[in-house]
Amino acid sequence: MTQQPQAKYRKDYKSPDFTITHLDLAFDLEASQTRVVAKSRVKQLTEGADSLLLDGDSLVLKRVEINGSSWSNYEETEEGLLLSDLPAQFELLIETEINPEANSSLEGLYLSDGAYCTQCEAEGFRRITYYLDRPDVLAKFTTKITADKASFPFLLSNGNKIGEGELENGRHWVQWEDPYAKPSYLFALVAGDFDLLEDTFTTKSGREVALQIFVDKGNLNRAPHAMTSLKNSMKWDEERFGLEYDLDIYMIVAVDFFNMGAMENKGLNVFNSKFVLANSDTATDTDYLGIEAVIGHEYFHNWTGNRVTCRDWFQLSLKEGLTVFRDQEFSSDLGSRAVNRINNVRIMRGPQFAEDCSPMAHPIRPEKVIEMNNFYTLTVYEKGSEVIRMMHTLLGEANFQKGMKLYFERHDGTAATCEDFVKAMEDASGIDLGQFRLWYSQSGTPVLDVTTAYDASAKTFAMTVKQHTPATADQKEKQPLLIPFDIELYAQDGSVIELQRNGQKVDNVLHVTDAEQTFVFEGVNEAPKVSMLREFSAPVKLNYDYSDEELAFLMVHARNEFARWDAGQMLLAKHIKANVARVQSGESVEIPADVIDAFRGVLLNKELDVALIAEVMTLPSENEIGGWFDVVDVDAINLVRDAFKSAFAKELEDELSAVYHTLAQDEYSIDHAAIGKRTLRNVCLGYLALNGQGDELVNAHYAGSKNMTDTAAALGAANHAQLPCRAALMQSFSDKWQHDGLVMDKWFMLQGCNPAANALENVKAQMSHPTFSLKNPNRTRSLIASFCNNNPVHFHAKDGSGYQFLSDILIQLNESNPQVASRLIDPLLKLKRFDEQRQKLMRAELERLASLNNLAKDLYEKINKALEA
Ligand code: 7MK
Ligand code: ZN
Repeated sequence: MTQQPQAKYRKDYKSPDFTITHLDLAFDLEASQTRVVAKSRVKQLTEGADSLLLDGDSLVLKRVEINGSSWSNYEETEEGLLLSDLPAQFELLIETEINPEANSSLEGLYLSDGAYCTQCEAEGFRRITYYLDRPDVLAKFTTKITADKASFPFLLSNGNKIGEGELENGRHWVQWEDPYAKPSYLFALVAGDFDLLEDTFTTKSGREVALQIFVDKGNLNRAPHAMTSLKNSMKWDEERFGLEYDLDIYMIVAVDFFNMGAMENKGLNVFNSKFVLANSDTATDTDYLGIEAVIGHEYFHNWTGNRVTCRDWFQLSLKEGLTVFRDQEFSSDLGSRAVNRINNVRIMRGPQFAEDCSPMAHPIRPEKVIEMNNFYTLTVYEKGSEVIRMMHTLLGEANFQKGMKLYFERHDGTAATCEDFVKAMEDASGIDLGQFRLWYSQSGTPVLDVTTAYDASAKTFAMTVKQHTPATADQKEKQPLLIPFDIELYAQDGSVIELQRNGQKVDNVLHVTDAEQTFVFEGVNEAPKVSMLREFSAPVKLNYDYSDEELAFLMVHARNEFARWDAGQMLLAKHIKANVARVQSGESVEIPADVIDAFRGVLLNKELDVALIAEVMTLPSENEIGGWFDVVDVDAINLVRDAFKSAFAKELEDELSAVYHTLAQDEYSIDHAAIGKRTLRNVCLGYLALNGQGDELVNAHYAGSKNMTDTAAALGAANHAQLPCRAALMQSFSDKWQHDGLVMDKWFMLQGCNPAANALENVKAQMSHPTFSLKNPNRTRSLIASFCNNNPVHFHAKDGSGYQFLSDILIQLNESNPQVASRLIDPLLKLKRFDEQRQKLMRAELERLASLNNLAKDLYEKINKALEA
């Protein structure tokens, strides 16, 4: 590294001295020498300014002209191109040469299996040409693409096609025009040969929009679900948010090499093929639902992200938190609201809470950034969505929609801030969000400690709520937040006790605002059972000393499905925690019969949605359990969790078996009822695999499977239970699918999570599998990241072999793809959560990485924080 990477601070935001209003791009595509001619219309914003620094990275400069004449008043610097002696308004021409073939970082313009594609968010456009690569510079783009016609019949960019033609030497060109001004991060270019699925959508105002999905040749039969999801998204955004699509064409391209899930480039989304391609032979139900969510997410960005974009990258949650909230609502309106909420809450309580107590802790609107790619985090996205959801809870749907309307009235076509959004919500609803704003600037997970007291003579029930937020790596002092705290009281017969304070009927959502507060409810005729933090009404940890009997009661009587599930989780948490302590002091695992019985009751309840039963019967992950302790004991946690699984399997064998057999389906369909049945049946399979007949049952499940959901469930059960059939089933799957990386990702993932003693040796061996490649981020994640994140016993092996394995891989990825490296390193940053011996080993690997002389900014920022802490 030539110099230490520099941090940028939110407080230092300054609008640019010049802006660019129009950009005409021309690409001459060649694998190793692509020419880019960029003509910009530049306008001075700050009077007297006469120099301009354009961002640039890995570019070869060929030509600079201003107003049609060659210009020599420039300097190439570390960060880009510094132009000087500039007039107030001018036309700038810059010609650069880039090398897509050598671009393994998958940022900027690169080749994915022979097709050109781009990824520009956050700061990838500077790898294409010198530019004001910041989201508050909005320009109207035209893009002309020239390439060999036989290899690249499709030449795509943002907006509408405005011209095309043939050239000599077998080349052709196409020109595109995007009528909406946009920041550079929303630019996209794709060139390749694809199969094309086409459809149309008629908007509520009667305009017909052409819909096109481009997939690798031969994959057309895996594109229909993405198309259905797109049409559902367009319709839902009209119905729920009143938002209509604004161009005549919407294109989606699926590529195999992609660092993230997908990208919302205006009119031309680029997707990781994982979030487009699905049919029942190749994709699981989870894949189908993931596609629906991501297609929705990128589509919803057209308004929340593109029409209104971000002023600077510190405001990322403005578009991401809001768009995640929108995609969660979309999935909840189309499917099961409870199941969606449960899965989102699992992400919050597991990985997001873990991020909050890691060296990377940050508020949803970060204050300080070295590498922006490091801030596409669970905190910005998922907690960001929870913050929007809390506003929705506080305002209600009608006021929230008024706020959205006002937000678009004020900010359409501009680059806005998180403050602009909150202000619109506040102004539209008349509700004071003063204290609420702290959620944007304060990091960490607040903790609520609740105690209650029932006064039989006064017939009052008092709830005392204390809140505190533990210090985080980035921020020591914390203040009380406004926490919407949704509760309900029940009488012993299960009836709801109306909430009444100071003689008034009150809402279920209490406003917790102080460090300590007591809420007294009147007219409570018996000691009530309390359901708290219903719907996870705020992203906080809740401590309340529930008895088993109270939790078992809530599992049956709570009025909403989420609260029932949550009561089950609390019951499990209580006993898992207690047993981890028992195991640590040399005692055996003990699970009271009343705990098992509570779950038996759920399993046998004919009234409940089967999809909800499946969630109730699913234990919290090892990672989530780890989050409950100051020092994570991976071995004890693994032992206790397995003991719970085995106990459920044994004690509930008859019930599980009955449910398993009644839920068999003859036909495959992807409607939610069918998904629910498969999910519960496969949860049962996972337990039954642990019993005496497990091998036979799983073998038969695999053999009889007619879809990937059941096939993957059989493999997963065989893997987890280490059944005798495991090896043969894994071999059979690999023989069948080794030509298909996306399908093999499921197999690699199981290799990563293999509980066998030789898991690490086996993972290393699978890196030579013909389908594996470290160059492909999906393969890397499925094998390597699954080992490091979801196989804690082996990743955290006491001899440090897991840590060393990860850092060996990071050394390679640091050069080829720093962004993927930087996501992969996360488990190593959490060293402080482990015992001293492990900490020492993890620290040694971090130090080894820190000493690399070509350490990328991405890893530099994270490693530095981890070693500083
Ligand atoms: C989701 C940015 C893109 C992490 C999660 C996504 C990214 C990173 C998809 C890439 C997105 N704007 O739409 O948010
Ligand atoms: Zn997004």
